[in-house]
Amino acid sequence: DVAKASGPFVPTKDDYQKVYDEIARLLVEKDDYDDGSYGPVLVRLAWHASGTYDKETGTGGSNGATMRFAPESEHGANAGLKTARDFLEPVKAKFPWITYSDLWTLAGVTAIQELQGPAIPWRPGRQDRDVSACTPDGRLPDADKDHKHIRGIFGRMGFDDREIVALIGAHSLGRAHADRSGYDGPWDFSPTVFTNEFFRLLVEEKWAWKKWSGPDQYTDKTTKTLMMLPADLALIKDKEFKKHVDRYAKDSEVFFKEFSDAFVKLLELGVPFTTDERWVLKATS
Ligand code: DDH
Repeated sequence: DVAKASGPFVPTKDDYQKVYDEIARLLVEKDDYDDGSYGPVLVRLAWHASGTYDKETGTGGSNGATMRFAPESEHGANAGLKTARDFLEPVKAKFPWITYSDLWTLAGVTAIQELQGPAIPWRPGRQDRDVSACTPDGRLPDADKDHKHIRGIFGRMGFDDREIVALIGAHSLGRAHADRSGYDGPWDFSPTVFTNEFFRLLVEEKWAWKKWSGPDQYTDKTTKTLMMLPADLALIKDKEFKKHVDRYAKDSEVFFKEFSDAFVKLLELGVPFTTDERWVLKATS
């Protein structure tokens, strides 16, 4: 069919599944990083690409992938995310038809699913934009702040208390790096498996200030190997947040469901989609 072959390439669900599979393959192949997976830093890339959304002006969000450019790439909150962007370059080279904004969000979805998290329905349609669409610094949350700051930042994106707490449960994955944020250490004992452990440890462990020369952070009294940010502890200091922490600590299924819903919403903030259909791409195991 010559006419069809010469027309514009319209990727199907199968084509996006191929991209998913390639990211999943690279996650296994490149296991010599951090705790054995690039997955957590891919999740953080998807979050920081999306979490710049401002509902009043409609600016920011995952549409555009403007973190490719300075000044956004140089914002303090994005320190270390070049690692994630570089990890995805070979995928972009192999599937040049996918936009960076679809690729980064799809990579976050892939990482969560491959690290045994919930299914995350995803849809394509984001367009890359140029440097003029970069967002101003200060739209992402600060780790040394309290419940008011957290509500302010996430309220600007349109999230309520329940969604905020669910989203921060992503701290079940990965770690802080002294050379990126200044903070140091993982939140739980399985940083490459998506679980509700972040919430269970928040309520069951005792947390004390870590004695060190770095920024103020908490450490668990039992092993002194884990960490919590001041902004994490805000989730149990605030009564309304704590209700949801308790629910998620008790019931992993409820957490998985509510996290998935909130993460889908996060990745779609401000995106002018032309299709309603979302796909759950198949996990490899
Ligand atoms: Fe986070 N996060 N995050 N976070 N985050 C860090 C790492 C990771 C805050 C601060 C930090 C979310 C919310 C908040 C992930 C996902 C998500 C680090 C350490 C800091 C600091 C960075 C480094 O040194 O490498 C603060 C503050 C908040 C807040 O909301 C108040 C949300 C909503 C998500 C999400 O994905 C939905 C992940 C994953 C990591 C681990 C990255 C890695 O390299 O490992």
